[in-house]
Amino acid sequence: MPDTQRDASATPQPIRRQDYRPPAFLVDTVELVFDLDPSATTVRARLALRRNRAHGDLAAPLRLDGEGLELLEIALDGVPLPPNRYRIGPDGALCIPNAPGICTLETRVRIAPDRNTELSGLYTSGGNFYTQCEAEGFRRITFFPDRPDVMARYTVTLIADRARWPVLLSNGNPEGSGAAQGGKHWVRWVDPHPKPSYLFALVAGDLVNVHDTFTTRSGRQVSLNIWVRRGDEPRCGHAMESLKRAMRWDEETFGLEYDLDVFNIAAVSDFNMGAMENKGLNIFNTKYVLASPETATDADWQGIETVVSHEYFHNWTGNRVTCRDWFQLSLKEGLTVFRDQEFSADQGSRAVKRIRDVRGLRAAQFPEDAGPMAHPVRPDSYIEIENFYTPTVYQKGAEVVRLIHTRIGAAAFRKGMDLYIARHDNQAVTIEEFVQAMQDASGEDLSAFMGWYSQAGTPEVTAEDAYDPAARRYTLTLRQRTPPTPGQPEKRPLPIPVAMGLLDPAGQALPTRLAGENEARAGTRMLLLDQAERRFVFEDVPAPPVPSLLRGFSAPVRLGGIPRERLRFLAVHDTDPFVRWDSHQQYATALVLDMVAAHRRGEPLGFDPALAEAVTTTLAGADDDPAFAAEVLALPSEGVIADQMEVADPEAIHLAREHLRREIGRRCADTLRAAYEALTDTGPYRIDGRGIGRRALRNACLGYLAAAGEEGVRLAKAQFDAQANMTDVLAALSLLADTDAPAREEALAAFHARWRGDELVLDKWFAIQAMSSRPDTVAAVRALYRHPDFDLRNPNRARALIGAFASGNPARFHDASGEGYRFLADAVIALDPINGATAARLVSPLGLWRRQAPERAALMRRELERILALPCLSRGTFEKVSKALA
Ligand code: B3K
Ligand code: ZN
Repeated sequence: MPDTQRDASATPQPIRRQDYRPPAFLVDTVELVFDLDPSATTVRARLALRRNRAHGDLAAPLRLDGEGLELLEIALDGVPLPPNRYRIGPDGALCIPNAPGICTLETRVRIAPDRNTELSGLYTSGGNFYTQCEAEGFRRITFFPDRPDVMARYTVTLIADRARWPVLLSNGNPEGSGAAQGGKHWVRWVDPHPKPSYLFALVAGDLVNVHDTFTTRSGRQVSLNIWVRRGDEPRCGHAMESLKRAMRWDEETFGLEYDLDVFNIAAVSDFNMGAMENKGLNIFNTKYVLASPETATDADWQGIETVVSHEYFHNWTGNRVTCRDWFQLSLKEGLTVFRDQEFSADQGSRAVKRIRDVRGLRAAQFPEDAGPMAHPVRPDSYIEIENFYTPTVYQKGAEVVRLIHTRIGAAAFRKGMDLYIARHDNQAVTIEEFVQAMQDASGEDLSAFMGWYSQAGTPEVTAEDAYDPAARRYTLTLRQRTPPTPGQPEKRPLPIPVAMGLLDPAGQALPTRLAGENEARAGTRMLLLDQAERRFVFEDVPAPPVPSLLRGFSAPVRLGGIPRERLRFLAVHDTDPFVRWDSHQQYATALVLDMVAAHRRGEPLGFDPALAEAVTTTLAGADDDPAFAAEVLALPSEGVIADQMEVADPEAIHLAREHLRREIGRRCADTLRAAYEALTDTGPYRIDGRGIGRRALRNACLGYLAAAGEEGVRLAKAQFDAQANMTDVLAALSLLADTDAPAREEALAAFHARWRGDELVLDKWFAIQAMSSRPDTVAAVRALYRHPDFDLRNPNRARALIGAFASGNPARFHDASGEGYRFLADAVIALDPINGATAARLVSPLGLWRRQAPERAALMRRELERILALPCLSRGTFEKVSKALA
């Protein structure tokens, strides 16, 4: 039984935030010596320990976490410890009663990196060694108080065969190297900054580096290196450029400089998530490092910029100032996502970036907030912390930081960041400390904003208004309500900043004056909805206005109930690009929902010509900002539409949305074709905001044309055959994958033949087929699962097939036969003993059964019960499944 599998007899128990207690012992320094061998690595650790008064109980035993470690030697203060002086518990932890207040513990353990399929701790991939320690992987390397509030200084010596593993990396700066016996060599790394164990990293391999330098604004020369397999060097340019821009941006925006002589990034193909911010040695999924125009799409390109900058920004928000405990995860993640969002916004179109971020939040976080795993940005309890690296902690957490930013303004926010870092450098702190620094720097009372960290669920905001022509007075009433979530039946009102403006009937922005104010103000203003209901009275309003609400998505809420004619009006006239886009999306959503209702009544679906008009108007004005136009043309996804329904109807949603696409494609065929041709670039391939925007818009046009019929499909095949760049190839291939055309098989085969040797591109081949809307997709996915190129052990490949199908293809995942559910459960059952963290991530869609009609819900439950009945289940999968069934 793998170490992370629970004992069948013991039900995993939750850990609670309120049970936090400071550690009994602190560690000042750690010296580690690794003798690396794939099947038997030995790890020597020497810990300088000191009793921590803050713990309270000065007689508490010394307890060190451990998991799956084979203890070879143990000595306290230089004296070997007899077995009766220590205990290793059933959880693997080492316990030493009666340890002196100040002592040195030395241990030597043996581990088997090549058998570590969980990819947590030290593992091998392609014959090289890599680590992943966040959140609790360090305990799989050596005995240690593996919790973020124990910060220590590390010295690490790596010993390995020189020929097989010529490159040996760890955190900090290199401080020596030499030859060792038997063809081995050693390298020593010293990290001068105290850090929690989750930031430890090592890499050993036959790797090559792409090198560059960066001079910080105070003149420190930093050596930058990206370590990859031989042959991958030409694909590292974009990651390196992104890194240098992020380093400069953090200096300019937040005054934060890099603090070591080297910054290393190592790329690995087997990785549980995107990347990891280990101090001075970031480890990345190859997906977020390697890119060339032939192999990477524009979305991949943007993903690299996001992840490279995100991990770099952690150096201050996460590493120098870290989390006291894992409940505070959003302290580093929400803040760092906010920082990477701002960085990317500054690189191109701020409005388009905001739209994409909100699209992501609605697609992933809103459903989570309405499902069985709903949790506050700062959770109160967890069974498996790996399950809480969620859209709520990350994306909603970033929205909450943005609320504070919006509330106090950019200048005060910057002062607040300065104060936060000055106060807490080299400390492990809580979210209160962050909010306190913002409050102290701004002088604003932010106590009510803490509610955003403690209350789960997405607030629903509605507006009602009235105009009094005689008094020229306009009254806007805003209300909020948050639906109950598991464990939180009662909800309180939260402070919701509503950025807004008024438009006159001709679509002109009106200056606004609230009752009690002396002067009218032009532009957007902020209303604070901090009660269940608030009325705002505007004076001197010449005619009945149209309110534009939640400009820039000023709070992570659902704004509903806006009448259709107002949505149409705002989509054309509002000054705020976000509201223009969102009004269009909400209008389209309402139409699809109408069609779903008509379909259920057995009536024709119909079509609203206003939508075709909007497409034509958007294309006519698209040249100013093609990326924005592409966002407007992209219909809300099936998942986002389903999220608007109490009880979803995936089949009807798919039917209705396809009908809409087809009708737009038919009615606007000439315009779409003309736009498609005009957007065909003949010049050099450019990856900048405009180039990306033009390709996105062109592919949006192609999508409608392909939905309309054969001519579009021919265009898609021609685009595929042209092989201009991966964005265009993939856009065309995904359209072909939905069809029955002979071109489909031809294109899929050609793609496979060309890219079978490239893991990252082959992932796309799997994902495209998994997301096909064809009715036989479940069977196709089962067949792909048995394909020789499928490898369940590789998380990217598992996500590309299983994840893309279950999360990215609602119509086929929810096939009425229940076959989609059965496939997912089978895959999760097979994967759980190999990699519990990845299995637990993939199982999520099954948990959302409450949003489906009874027959589907019963089929989903049956699969969840089948998983839960297994004798051994990882803690993570157990938590997800048991909460889904609760
Ligand atoms: N901090 C890591 C995520 C760790 C996930 C734990 N298995 C990457 C990031 O958020 O930057
Ligand atoms: Zn992060």
